Amino acid sequence: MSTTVVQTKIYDDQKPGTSGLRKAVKIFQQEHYTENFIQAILDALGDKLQGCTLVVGGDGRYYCKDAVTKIIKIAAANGVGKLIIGQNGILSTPAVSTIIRKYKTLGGIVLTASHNPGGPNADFGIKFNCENGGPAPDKVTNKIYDITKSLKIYKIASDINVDIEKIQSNNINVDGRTFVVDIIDPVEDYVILMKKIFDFDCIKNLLQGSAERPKFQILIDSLNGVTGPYVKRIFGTELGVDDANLIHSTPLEDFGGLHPDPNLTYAAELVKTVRNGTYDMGAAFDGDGDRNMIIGKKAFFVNPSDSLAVLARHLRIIPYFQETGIKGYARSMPTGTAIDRVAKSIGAQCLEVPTGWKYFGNLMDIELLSLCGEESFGTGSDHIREKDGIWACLAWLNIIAKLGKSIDGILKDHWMKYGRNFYTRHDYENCDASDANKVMAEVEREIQEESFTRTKFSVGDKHYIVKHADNYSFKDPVDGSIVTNQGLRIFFQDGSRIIFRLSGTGSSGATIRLYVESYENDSSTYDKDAQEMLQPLIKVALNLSKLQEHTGRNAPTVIT
Ligand code: VG1
Ligand code: CO
Repeated sequence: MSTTVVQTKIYDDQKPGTSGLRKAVKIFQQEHYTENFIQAILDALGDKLQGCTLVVGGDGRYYCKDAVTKIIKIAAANGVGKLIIGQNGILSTPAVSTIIRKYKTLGGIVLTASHNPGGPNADFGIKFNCENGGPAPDKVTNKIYDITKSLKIYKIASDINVDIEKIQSNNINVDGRTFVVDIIDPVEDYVILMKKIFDFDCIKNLLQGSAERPKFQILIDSLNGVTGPYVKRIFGTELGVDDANLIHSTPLEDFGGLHPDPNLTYAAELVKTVRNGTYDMGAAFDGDGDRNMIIGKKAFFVNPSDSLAVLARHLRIIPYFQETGIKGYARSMPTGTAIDRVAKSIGAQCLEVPTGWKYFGNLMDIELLSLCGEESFGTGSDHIREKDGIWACLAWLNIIAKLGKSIDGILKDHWMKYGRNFYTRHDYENCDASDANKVMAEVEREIQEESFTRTKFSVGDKHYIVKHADNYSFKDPVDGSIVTNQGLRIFFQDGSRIIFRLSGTGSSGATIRLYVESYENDSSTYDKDAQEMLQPLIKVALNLSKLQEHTGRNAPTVIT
């Protein structure tokens, strides 16, 4: 095989967002577009590129296979030594992280637009993960972006054809060098890791039931995303759950038309079925398998921020943490602060980072944290450097099995001990970008007024006095890097918060996220609906930002 050098043209829109480069498939299909970005990733590896090993895989969505083929050819031409690729190009995001760490590769390329819909008229994405297994930090993604802006050529070995359906090792001669492509079982390494972390026997007993105790019934919805094969192997083969309880578990290029986002809106079928009371637990995962939603009997919703707090409290039940101890916790800034209360009560540290998993990695690498999460249905630990949907589901099951309580029972106990943080996120998706900027500018202008602190907002008989407000920025304690503009925050004297942020994962227009949180320790409120409890604060946020006026929207598109 020989390599050729292709003169390319520059695209100036390849700036990675919160989690890689995400765009419509049609954009990636433009001439040289995908090739350019792959070449830029490889160029950014600098001296380490020659002879290195990289992992490649994705969530199976439309265009994944085309992208894998291109990566093989471009990696070969650029002197990469070896690629480890999931069979059929399938690897969940947590599996990529697992494999990078296990085989100590230089990094990996993840092909996914996560929870965005898939298909020829939907979205695709490419993300680079570094040698710690985590998403590339800003300094790396900025470097990749800089390279794309002046890229003149890419190198490609166009004649290479590897059968990615067949598990085998391929040795290919490229310009006199050996280039290796290993096609591997996408599930194996991940399953081995999960079995090391959790008490599978205990979970199996729970799920199988016994003479004294009926089966704990679960229903798992993979939303036709990448987790299907992982779920079948772990919950089916290893834990003996009936196939009928594992739904939508074949990865499809268009997710069968589903929106693979595990929340009450998009996992509607799961919620509807679990609501009938037959199941003790329901779980859903997103397209690339890093997000999770957990619901209890009759579809009792576990808010992700509460889920994180409950896991934090009971973490020592899980064998892995008995071994490693609890090093600390972390959450993204907009994530509900229920976990902070747990941390305080056990004398552990709870750190705060900007939105996006890339900010947790450095903290894990210096052993500052064991468990972390985001309000956006992301939960994970230092077993890898990505959030991990199946891990979260197994963690819940391990805890349920040991405590012998129902999901709503565990939550209610939690609130009795710590009080309840009511939490919601309202998304205004696909707004006109300039309208969204007006909303942010409006809030920024308000909060920067000197008189803003101590301003009193009243809605009915509820009164909120501003304690302080800012535009969130973060300094990484490890490398000292600073990121600014990470969300506009308003804190009130009673501990409530309102946060405005613009999404960094959309593929068109702008999405405004409004995060609202309040705290109650009056147990008569604990069963109330979060939307009802937070209504006055939401009104404050809408008035202050003039959101409806600027965007013409009178309701959010998604509420979680
Ligand atoms: C969203 C979430 C964020 C998450 C990111 C990637 O980002 O809010 O918490 O880390 O998606 O998740 P944004 O910028 O749109 O708010 V995934 O599962 O889409 O890789
Ligand atoms: Co995801």
